Amino acid sequence: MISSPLCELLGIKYPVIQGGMAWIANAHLAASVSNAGGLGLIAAMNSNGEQLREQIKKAKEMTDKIFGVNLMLMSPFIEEAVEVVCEEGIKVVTTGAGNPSQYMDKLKAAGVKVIPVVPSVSLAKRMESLGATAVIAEGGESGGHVGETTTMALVPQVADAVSIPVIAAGGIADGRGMAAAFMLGACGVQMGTAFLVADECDVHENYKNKVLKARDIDTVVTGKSLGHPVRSLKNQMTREFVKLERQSDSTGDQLEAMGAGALRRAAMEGDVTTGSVMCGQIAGMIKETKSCKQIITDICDAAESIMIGAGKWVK
Ligand code: TUI
Repeated sequence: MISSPLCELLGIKYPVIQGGMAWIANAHLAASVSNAGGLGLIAAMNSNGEQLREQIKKAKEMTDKIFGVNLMLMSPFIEEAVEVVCEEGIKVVTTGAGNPSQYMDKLKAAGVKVIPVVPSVSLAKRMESLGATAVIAEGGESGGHVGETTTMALVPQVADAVSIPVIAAGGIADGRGMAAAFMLGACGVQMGTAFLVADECDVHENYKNKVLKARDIDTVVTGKSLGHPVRSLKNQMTREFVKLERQSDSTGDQLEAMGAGALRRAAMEGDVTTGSVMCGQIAGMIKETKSCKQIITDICDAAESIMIGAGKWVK
């Protein structure tokens, strides 16, 4: 059986963390992943304190296992979200889309384990020095808000630079990816795209179908000119966004207006034409829906066989 220090650290059976996908990672998905033996996460995204508290209470009713909250640092309600996490006795948070330095002391004082998503070695080192429990080194293959460096290049460099556990993310959705993550120095994986099509994921059917039909070359990164590059599936929305980004006279406000609400439109309303269908480059490999339990056990079983068989490469 696949096991690693991350399992003891978090009190989970399998070293698998679910991505904190905005508008998608709700109490139902988080509780289902945690019940399946991984670490489920509720995405705080742009929720206010009371909306987040409601999701946390729901998840507590659906699982007696540990689950966490993903704090999206660009949220206008980030202060409230941090407060609610501490009040509700959440044991672990991941953070994304920014630097969580200013919230570390408060979270740690409340006994929360903080696991920041980092796109670079420098941020990983800074997070370690501020007392992060672990870091998630997320490569640019991921969906949503992305950094520049690939998983293959980022994970070993982060693993060399810090002494805390490193979790790999970006482009991982099967046993080969998980085995590779361990070889690169990670002690666990975070997966978003793989859980998008889980039976227990409440994202709109149209979104799931677009992911299931995606090919390897079907994602694109937009928003670099705004300072928050986002990877999503190519569609009418991304084509218009790219066109506008290329026009020298387009303003940041115009682009922001186009992006605002686009993820909600796709994930909740199923508008996969003018909405933003965020997902990672590994979408091309995802061809069937499964339960969270099946997703986790399939990847761990396959990684186990690959790692046991890896001696065949050594003479
Ligand atoms: O956060 C994510 N993925 C996300 S957040 C999100 S919501 C959103 N929607 C529209 C526009 C923008 C965001 C959708 N997907 N992944 C984790 C992640 N964090 N990837 C990259 C980073 C990151 C980037 C810069 C973390 C820290 C960072 O630090 C910059 C600094 O200030 O040092």
